[in-house]
Amino acid sequence: MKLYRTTNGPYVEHNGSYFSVAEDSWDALVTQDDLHAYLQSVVGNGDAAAEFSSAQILAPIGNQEVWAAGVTYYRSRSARMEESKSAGGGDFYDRVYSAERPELFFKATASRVAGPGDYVRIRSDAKWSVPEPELTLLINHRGQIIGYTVGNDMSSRDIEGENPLYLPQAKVYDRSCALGPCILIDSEPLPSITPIRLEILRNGSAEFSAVTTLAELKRNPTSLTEYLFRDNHFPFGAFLMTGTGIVPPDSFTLAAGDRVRITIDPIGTLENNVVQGN
Ligand code: DO4
Ligand code: MG
Repeated sequence: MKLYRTTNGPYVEHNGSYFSVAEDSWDALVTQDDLHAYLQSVVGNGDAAAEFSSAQILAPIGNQEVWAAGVTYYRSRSARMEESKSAGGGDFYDRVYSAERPELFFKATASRVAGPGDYVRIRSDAKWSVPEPELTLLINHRGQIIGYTVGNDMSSRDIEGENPLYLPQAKVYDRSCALGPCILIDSEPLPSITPIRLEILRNGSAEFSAVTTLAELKRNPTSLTEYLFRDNHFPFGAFLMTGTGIVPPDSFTLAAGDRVRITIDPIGTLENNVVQGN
């Protein structure tokens, strides 16, 4: 089942039919005792809704904070070591890749998040930027993973590479994060063969594309969740981006006008156009 947040309220999709969900508070939905069972009852009792097609799909977020894990794929470790070599930061990334404690950082509040079709931003003072395609967990207030969405952790590599302490500026700014198009409601882990695809289109043609799979993710989503919820309460639940396994070559930077397309098959495709500055 897939849960959408739209301008007409939430909808659940099942076998190609869409059902309107009576509860229109997203926070109340996410904190349901058993969201999966509740949505099954909506599908069982409801009439498929024709008006879904007229609704605009919004980012699937209410008052949840967005957090992110870093250096959870070997490719991310190597790229980070390279970009921060002259700042003496390379060793940190190698160490965090193999440490027991993961790197977790605050990424966004809802107001900084772009939904499907919205634009994402490159910082006005950045010269080297990339999208990061990431499986993103939806975790309820009890610390249970209840679903999955597609995430884009927009990042300024020049700012991050200049000094690791600049990470919050490289990562957290308006429209630095995109989520959507829906939440795949499933508490079971996704299969390790699940592909994560990134395509960057420039003037309509592919400028960069790559694919990784969840088999390359070094950390277990349950363990990342456990670290996030240690001594930390999330009354409305939280999103946790699980890190990127795709980093374009160092010669590549995103440009205004690019289109970023990220696909994780069981969930869907998240597409956003890029702007720089306002
Ligand atoms: O440590 C810097 C950020 C890493 C990150 O965002 C990632 O690996 O996805
Ligand atoms: Mg990332």
